[in-house]
Amino acid sequence: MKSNHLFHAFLMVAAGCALASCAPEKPADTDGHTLWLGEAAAALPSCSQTTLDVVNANLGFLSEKVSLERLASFDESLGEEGYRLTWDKAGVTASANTEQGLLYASFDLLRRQACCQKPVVGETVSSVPAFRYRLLNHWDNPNGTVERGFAGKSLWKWEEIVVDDLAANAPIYAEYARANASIGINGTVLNNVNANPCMLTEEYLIKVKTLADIFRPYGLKVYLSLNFAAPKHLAGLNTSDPLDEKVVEWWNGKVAEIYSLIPDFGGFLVKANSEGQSGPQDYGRTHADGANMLADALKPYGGIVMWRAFVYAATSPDRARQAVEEFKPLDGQFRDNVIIQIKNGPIDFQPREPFSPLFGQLERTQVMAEMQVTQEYLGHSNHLVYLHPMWKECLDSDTYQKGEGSTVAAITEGKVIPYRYSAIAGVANIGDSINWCGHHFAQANWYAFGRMAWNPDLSSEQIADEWLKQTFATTDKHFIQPVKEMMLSSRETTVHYEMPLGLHHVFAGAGHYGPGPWEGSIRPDWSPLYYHKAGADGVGFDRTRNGSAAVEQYHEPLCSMYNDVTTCPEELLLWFHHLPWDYTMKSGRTLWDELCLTYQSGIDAVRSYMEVWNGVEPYVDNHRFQQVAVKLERQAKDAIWWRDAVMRYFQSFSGLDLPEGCTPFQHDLDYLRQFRLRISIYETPALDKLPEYVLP
Ligand code: GCV
Repeated sequence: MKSNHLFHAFLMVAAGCALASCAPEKPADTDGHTLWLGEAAAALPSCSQTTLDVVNANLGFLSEKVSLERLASFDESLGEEGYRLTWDKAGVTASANTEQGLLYASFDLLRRQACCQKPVVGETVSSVPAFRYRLLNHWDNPNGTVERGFAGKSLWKWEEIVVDDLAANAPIYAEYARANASIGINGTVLNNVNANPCMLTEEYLIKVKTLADIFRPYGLKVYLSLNFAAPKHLAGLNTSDPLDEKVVEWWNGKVAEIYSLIPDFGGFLVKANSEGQSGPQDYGRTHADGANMLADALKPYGGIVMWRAFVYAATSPDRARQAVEEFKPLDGQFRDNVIIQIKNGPIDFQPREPFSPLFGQLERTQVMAEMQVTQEYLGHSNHLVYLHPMWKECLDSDTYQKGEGSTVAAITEGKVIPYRYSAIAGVANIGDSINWCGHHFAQANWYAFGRMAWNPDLSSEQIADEWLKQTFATTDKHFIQPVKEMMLSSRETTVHYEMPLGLHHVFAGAGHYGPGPWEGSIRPDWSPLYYHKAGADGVGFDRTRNGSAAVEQYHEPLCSMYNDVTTCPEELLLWFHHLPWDYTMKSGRTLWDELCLTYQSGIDAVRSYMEVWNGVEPYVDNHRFQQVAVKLERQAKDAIWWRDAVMRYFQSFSGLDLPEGCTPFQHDLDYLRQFRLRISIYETPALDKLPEYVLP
């Protein structure tokens, strides 16, 4: 059986590496379950295997001869997880300090083979991860729902996680771990940050241990989100005050229990005093008091606390300012095994935000970035959006905290202020859907997050290139080039058709899919009206020194640059400025015209993606081709829907018409307002439940 797989894999690679110029043979249908690993995904060792077994299974798929070398004396330059590859006439030698290093080396070799990278005899390559903790955050609930999950139900079937030989009975868990290992992810937070206290009960901890045992050979550690009020919920205490002795004792006992089951447990992720979650402020204590209590309990075992900075009160005139206001006064008060986990932008995973100013404001506190892999605000699993350019934009942003070069990447890697721990997190887009992520191209975002966490210097292009070659088992430039270009432009396209020029949070309802610029909400800061502030006088949120003064949370030269309307980058214009409809843009057009035409460019771009995809049909199996084609058509319709809704609504203030170059509105405001998209935070809308649009 195994040799069959091997032979097949070899043929696939050989076929893929031949530079086809004539029409390719139509690939066989696939459901996409094997991800970027292709046939090598079949190499799952059965349960209770070691890391070396996984490595050897990988080597079985390589056509070159590989020698493994576990270094006798610790090589500091490679650390715990790095590796070195050296090619000579006999083959390649993979060297590392640890088995985990060899694991990553073996996946590197698989990647090179699938991408047809020719080894050079005499060449040596070393690779070391930039971040020590590279984590997925699952927002999965014990009842099987996934908050902002658009790929089916949770992967974790808690009711089934009881048997010892689970890996054999449910290989999906090992497949998941293997996929993560292949891209260097070394930790997973299993449950939602809106945490159900039951996750800390003995019943669930035993299940968590079962998963941890399956994941271990793949170098993947488990972490849990916790509910800060757990002592009240689970132990019947009358408080969860972090300075209360009984509460401290309860957490110490709970942590000891966890480590007795899972000796390499990673630690806790905490959402406290945010969106209704309990936290130390319920007892008049600070975030530092809460985080430190947990950090002290974890410290003897080497665990960490990731304490989220996503906090905002309903009453604030500007939600974008709040994380800095809450956390800056606490700088220096956190234990050294606490990391403040900060979303890339100051609001909430919008298609474009400036970087969160908190990254540059803490001098004596470790910080990490939280990116969203799941497409909560970018078309769920209906839209093709490659997210790496968005994350890289944040990581490459210069905060100027210690002068030029203090990028978000450099800060979180610990290069600006030396940290003990460096980390990065991505909110997972994985569910029990057969292709894991709902949209075949959403797999690229899982892949890209892992590759970026290992090496934030990799370009979006390189990652897309690797992913395409592996996932579609071809290196044919007639496929790779156009599809890669489509991927690379897709994030900017989405910004254009959803919220261009710095607009943000213009979503209908709590489902965060379609447009609803007219909507109010029970909380002002959950309503589009709060964010776009459109009126007869213009549009945009004034965050200048004359407005909410959020610009002042950025170091110079950014503060002045954002503050001045003539130097503020136009892609962030309405994030920082409220401007009249006839404001003159750099192009010489009015703001109104520029908005309309930018929306139009988004519409046109998705329309062109449909053509790109049709053009590569011979290179893609029918199954994946059709599924992507259907979704691209919906994406193109959604792009027009966004433009119609937002610009029709703005038109009620501006009184202006669409300029030349725009396709006409298809629906009026009455229809669009009546169309109600009632979806919950757990679902993506069915394609046929969305408004009717005719493609131009
Ligand atoms: C897990 C946003 C999302 C919520 C999410 C929250 C968070 O508000 O809409 O679903 O809750 O962010 O990151 O905590």
